[in-house]
Amino acid sequence: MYNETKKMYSEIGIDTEAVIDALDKIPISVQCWQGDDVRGFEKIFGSGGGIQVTGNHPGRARNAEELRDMLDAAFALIPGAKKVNLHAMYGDVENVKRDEMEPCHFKDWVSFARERKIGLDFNPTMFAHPHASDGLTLSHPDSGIRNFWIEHVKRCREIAAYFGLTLGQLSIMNLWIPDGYKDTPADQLTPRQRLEASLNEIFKESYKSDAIIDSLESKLFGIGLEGYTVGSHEFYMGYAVKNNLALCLDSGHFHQTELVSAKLSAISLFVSNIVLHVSRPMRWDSDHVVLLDDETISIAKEIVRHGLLDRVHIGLDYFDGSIDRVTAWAIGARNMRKALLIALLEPYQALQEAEREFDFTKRLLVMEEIKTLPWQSVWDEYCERKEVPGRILKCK
Ligand code: RNT
Ligand code: ZN
Repeated sequence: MYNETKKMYSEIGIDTEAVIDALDKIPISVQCWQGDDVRGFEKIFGSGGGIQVTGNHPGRARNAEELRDMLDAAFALIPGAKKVNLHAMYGDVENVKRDEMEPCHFKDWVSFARERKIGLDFNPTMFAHPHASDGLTLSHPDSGIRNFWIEHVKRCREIAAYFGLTLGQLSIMNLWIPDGYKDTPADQLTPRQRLEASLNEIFKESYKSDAIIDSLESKLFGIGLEGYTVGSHEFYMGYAVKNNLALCLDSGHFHQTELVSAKLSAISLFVSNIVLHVSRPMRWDSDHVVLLDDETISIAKEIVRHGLLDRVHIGLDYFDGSIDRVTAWAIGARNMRKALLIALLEPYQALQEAEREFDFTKRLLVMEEIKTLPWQSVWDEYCERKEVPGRILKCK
C-alpha cells in the first residue's frame, strides 16, 4: 500500500520519504495540565483565573509520579519529537511559595526529560492563588501584589533558562495572566500601563537566546472576567513587536469566527517567534480536545507553506476531565501531527505558482483533489517505523 501511495505522491512532486523525515522532527509541546485538570501540586489552593475544567472521569494524576507515568503512556501513542509543557505549580513545590521557586524544585522533571531526550517548556502560574483573587496580578494597583508576581515570573524565567541550558533544547517561557474585570471598566488604560511597567521590570534581564524564548499570551475574556482583559491581543502584539519577544496565539482566545491560521502570515512579518496553543473553543474558550478539523489543518498548512517551522513553536492547550486523560492527550497530539503531515504532503509550490499566474481553476482543482489522496497510508507507514500504533480503534 505505502509503495503505491509513494508513487501517487511523487507524481505530484511530493517525496513521501522526505516528508516523513521532516514530520518526525517537528516538536509538539504536550501540556502537562491535561493530566490533572489544571490543579498542580501546591498545598495552597486559591481562586482567580477563570480557567474551567469540567468532568469527573476517574484517573486524575494526584502527584508528579502519576503525572509522569500518564505522560509516558500517552507518549507511547504519539509519534515524533515531543516536549512537555510545564507550569510552575507542577514542581516539587508543595511547601514552596511562588516567589521563592527555584530550578532545584524541577530537577525530577529535568531527569524525566533527559532520559527521554525531550525538551521542557514553562509557564508561570498566575492563577489559583490568594494574590490572584482580585482578578488582577501584574496589573494590580497594589505594588506589593505586583512585585510578588514580578518575582514569580523572574524566577520562572530562571527555571526555563535552566531547562534550556541543561537539556540543550530551547525552552519556551510563556506568560499568561488572567487580569481583567467582570464588568465594564471606567479606566482601561491604567491597568495596561501597570502591566507594561511590570513586564519592563520582568524582562530587564536577558538570557541566552538559544536557551529560552519569552512569549506573551493574550486573551479575549475569561469566566468572571467578561468585561475587560488587560492583556489583550493588541496589547501583547504591540509589546512583543516593540520589545522583540515572542507572541503566543491560543486558538481559543479570539472571537469565535476569528482564526489563528489567518493571523500567522501577518504576525510572522513583525515578530521573530510565534508560540501556538492549539486548542478548540466550542462556543467559548472551552479548551476541548484538538480535532483533525479544518482549522487545525489550516494552521499546519500556514506554517509549512511559509517555511515557518523554525519560528512557530507548536504547543497544545486543552483540558478535558470528562474522558480518559491519557487518550485525550493522544487524540489531540496525534491530530496535530496528522495535520502537519497533510500540510507537508500538499504540493504548495505548484498551488502558489498557479495563483501567481491567476490560474484559479487549477488552484481549486488541485486543492480539492488532494483531499482524497491516501495520506493515511503515509501516516500508517510513519507510525509503523516509530513503533507506535497507526490506528487506535476500540469499536468492540
Ligand atoms: C488560559 C491560557 C493558558 C492556560 C494554561 C494552563 O486561558 O490559555 O495558556 O490554559 O496556562
Ligand atoms: Zn493557552
